Amino acid sequence: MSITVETHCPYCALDCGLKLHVDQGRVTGSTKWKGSPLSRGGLCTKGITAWQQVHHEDRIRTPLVRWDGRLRPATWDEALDAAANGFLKLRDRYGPAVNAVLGGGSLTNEKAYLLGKLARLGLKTPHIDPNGRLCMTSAGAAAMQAFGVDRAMTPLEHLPAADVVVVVGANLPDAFPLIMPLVTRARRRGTKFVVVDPRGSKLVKDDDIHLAVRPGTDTALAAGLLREIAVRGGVDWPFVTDRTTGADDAIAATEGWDLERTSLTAGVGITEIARAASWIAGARNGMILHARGVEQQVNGVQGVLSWINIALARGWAGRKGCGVMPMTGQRNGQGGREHGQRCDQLPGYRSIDDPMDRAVVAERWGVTPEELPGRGRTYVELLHDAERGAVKGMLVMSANPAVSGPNGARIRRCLDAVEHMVVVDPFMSETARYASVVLPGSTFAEEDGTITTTEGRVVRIDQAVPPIAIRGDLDVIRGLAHRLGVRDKFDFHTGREVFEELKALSAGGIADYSGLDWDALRDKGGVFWPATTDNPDGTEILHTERFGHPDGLARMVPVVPSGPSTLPDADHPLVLTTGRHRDHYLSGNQTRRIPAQADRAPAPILEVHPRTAAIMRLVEGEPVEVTSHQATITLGWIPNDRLRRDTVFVAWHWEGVNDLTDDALDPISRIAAVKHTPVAIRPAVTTVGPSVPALRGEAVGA
Ligand SMILES: Nc1nc2c(c(=O)[nH]1)N[C@H]1C(S)=C(S)[C@@H](COP(=O)(O)OP(=O)(O)OC[C@H]3O[C@@H](n4cnc5c(=O)[nH]c(N)nc54)[C@H](O)[C@@H]3O)O[C@H]1N2
Ligand SMILES: Nc1nc2c(c(=O)[nH]1)N[C@H]1C(S)=C(S)[C@@H](COP(=O)(O)OP(=O)(O)OC[C@H]3O[C@@H](n4cnc5c(=O)[nH]c(N)nc54)[C@H](O)[C@@H]3O)O[C@H]1N2
Ligand code: SF4
Ligand SMILES: [Mo]
Repeated sequence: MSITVETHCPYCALDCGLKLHVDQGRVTGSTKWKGSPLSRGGLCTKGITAWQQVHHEDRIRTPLVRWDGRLRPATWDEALDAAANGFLKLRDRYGPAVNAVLGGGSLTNEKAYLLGKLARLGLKTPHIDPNGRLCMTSAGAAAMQAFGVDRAMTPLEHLPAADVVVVVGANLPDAFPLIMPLVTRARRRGTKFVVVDPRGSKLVKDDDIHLAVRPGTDTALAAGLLREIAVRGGVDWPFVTDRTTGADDAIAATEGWDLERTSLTAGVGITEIARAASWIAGARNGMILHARGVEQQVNGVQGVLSWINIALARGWAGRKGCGVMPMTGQRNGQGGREHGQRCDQLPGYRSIDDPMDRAVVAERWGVTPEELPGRGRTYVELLHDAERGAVKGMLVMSANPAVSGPNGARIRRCLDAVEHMVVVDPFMSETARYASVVLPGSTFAEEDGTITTTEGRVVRIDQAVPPIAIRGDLDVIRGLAHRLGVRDKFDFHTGREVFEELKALSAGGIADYSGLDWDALRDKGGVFWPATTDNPDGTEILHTERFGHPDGLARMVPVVPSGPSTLPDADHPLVLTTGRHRDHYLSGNQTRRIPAQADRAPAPILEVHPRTAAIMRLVEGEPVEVTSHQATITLGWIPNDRLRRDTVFVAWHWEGVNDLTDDALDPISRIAAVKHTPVAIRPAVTTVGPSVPALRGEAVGA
C-alpha cells in the first residue's frame, strides 16, 4: 500500500515542508507539500534529495561493539549493556562528572529533552552540551541579555513589510535558500538591503549597500553606524525612553568611532558607512537578520549586541516588519537550545542555576533539587577535558566533532583520549571511528516528534516508516536509562508521549509550550511559542508591549569595539573564513553520501580574490597550500572577485578543513571563532588534498 506523509526537511532551520512517499514500508520519494508553512512546498537541492538518506545502503543497520580493537556487529542487548556498563564502571571509579554527553540541534524537541533528562538522572552528570554550542550560543546569549527571550522576533513572511533589511554575516542564498523568494518579494515592494559580509554572494544586488566588513570587526562597524545614526538624529527617543534602558551608555560607548576611524578599522569606505547609516536612520520599519559570520568570533556575543543596539535605537521591535532575527542553523537548532540539553539549562529554557527552576523540574522528575546536577562544561571544553583526562566517558548523539570541531588535530587527540565513547548515528561518522560502541540512530523519517523552526514556530514531524534498525533514538535513550537504573522515569515509546511531558513541564518557563496541541500543530501549520493554555494559538510577534525581562524593558548594552584574538601578521597575512556550500549540510555525513549532492560539490575549494591570487602567484587549475598557526592543508581554488582581498573562504563540510581553524572561544558564549583564522597561501608543490574520505559503502566499520 502506498501513502504520503507530511513532514519537514531534516537540514536547515527553515524546516521546509515535504511529502514523503511510502510504499510497502519504504520511503520511495518525495513531492511538494504546497500547504506547508513558510516555503509553501519549495525545496532546495538538499531538501529534494533528503528522502534518499532513509534506506541508504550505508545506514548502520546493526549495533557495533569494539572487541579486540575492531567494531563488530552485536545484538542490541549486548551493545546497550556494553554502552551502559562502560559509563557505570567509570562513574564508580572516578565519580559521575567523568561522563559527558554531546547532543545536537538535529534532534527533535522530545529527544533533546530526554537526552538532558538521561544525563542528569541516568548518568547523574552535570556535563551535557549540544553541537549548537558551535552555532547559536552567541546569538542566544546576546538575545537573553538584551531582550530576556532567545527567539526570532517575528515571522519571516513579514520581511517584505520592512523598509530596510540589514543582513549581517548571513549567507542567505547558500545557507537558507528558501528565504530567497521572500527576499525577492521584499525587493519588489521596495525594501532596501544592506549586506554586511566580507564576501559578496548572490544576495547582493547593484542597488544594495554591501559593507564588506573586515572579518572580526563587526563591533567597530556597528559602533560607527550607531554613532552616525545618533549624529543624524536617527535615534527613536520615544521608543528608547519607553521600552529600553541603557541607551545613553550604549551610545556613549561609541564615542570616538567617527566615520574615519570606523572605516580604517572595519575596512569599509566612509561613503558606504554614511549611506548605510542614512538608510537605517530613515527607515521606520527595519529588520536585522544575523548569522554565524558575526557570531562565530571571540567577540561573537558583543558583535550581536552591537547590532541589536542599532535595532533598539531605531525602535525596530514589536510590530510587523520590524525585528532582530537570529537565523538559526540546524533543523531544530532553536528547540534544541530550549529544552535542557545545554549545560546551563533545564527544559522550557529554565536556568539550571535558579533555585525556583530547579525546584519545579526536580519535583516533576521525582527527585530532590539536590539530586539535580548543577551547571556543566560546554561542548568544546568537554572535548578538551578529555585530552587532560577529566572526561573519560562520552555519549554522542547527533554530533560529529571529528569534522566540525575547531582545530581538528587537537579534537582528534581529545576523541582518542576518551576511554569509553558511545556514538548514536544513522551513518558511520568520523567521530564514530573512535567509539567503543556504535548504536544505529534514526533519520528524520523514522520517529515522530516536534521541531522548532528558526522563526520559533513549533511544527510536527510524523513517522513515515519504523526505525530500520528496529530501535530508534528514543528506544536507545530508553534502553540506556533502564540499564542506568532509572527505568520508571523513561517509560516512553513515542515522541508524542514525550511531547506531553515536555509541554507540561515547560509551563511557566521562557519557552512555554504548554498550550500546544499535537493535532492542532498539523492543522494550524505550526504554532509560535510561547503558547499557553490561555493562548493556544501562540505568539507570532514578540515584544509588542513588553520585553522578556521582569521590568518589561530591553537592555541596550554598551559595547566597546574589540577585534579578533589572533591578528594576521607577516607570516599569516590573510584571514580564512569558513562557511556553507549550498549542496552540503554541516559535517556532510548525510549529504556527502547522496550522489546528486556529492557530484555537485565533490571537495572543498578555496575562494581567493583574483588580485590576491595573482600576488600569491596561484595558477588556475593548480592546487593551493593553506597554512594557519594550526596546520597546513592543500586545496583546489577558484577566483572570486566578490571577496575582500585580504580574506579567503572555504566551505568546511569535509574532514580536514577544520584542521586549519583556531579553537579560541568567546568568553561568554564559549563558541569557537571559526570565522577568523589568519593564514598564508601559496601554490602547492604536491596535489594531495585534505583527507576527503570515501564515505560510500562503509556502513559497518567492522
Ligand atoms: N547549505 C547549507 N545550509 C545550511 C547549513 C549547511 O551546512 N549547508 N547549515 C545550517 C546551519 S547549522 C547554520 S548555523 C547556518 C549558517 O548560516 P550562515 O551563518 O548564513 O552561513 P555561513 O556560510 O557559515 O556564513 C556566514 C557568512 O558570514 C560571513 N562572514 C565571515 N566573517 C564575517 C564577519 O566577521 N562579519 C560578518 N558580518 N560576516 C562574516 C561569511 O562570508 C558568510 O557569508 O546554515 C544552515 N544552513
Ligand atoms: N570551520 C567551521 N566549523 C564549523 C562551523 C563553521 O561555520 N565553520 N559551523 C558550526 C556549526 S554552526 C554547527 S551547527 C556545527 C555542527 O556540526 P556537526 O555536529 O558535525 O553536525 P552534523 O553534521 O549535523 O553532525 C551530526 C551527526 O548527527 C547525525 N544525525 C543527524 N540527525 C540525527 C538524528 O536525528 N539522530 C541521530 N542519532 N543522529 C543524527 C549525522 O549523521 C551526523 O553524523 O559545526 C560547526 N563547525
Ligand atoms: S535545506 Fe533548508 S532551504 Fe533547503 S529544503 Fe531543507 S529546510 Fe528548505
Ligand atoms: Mo549551525
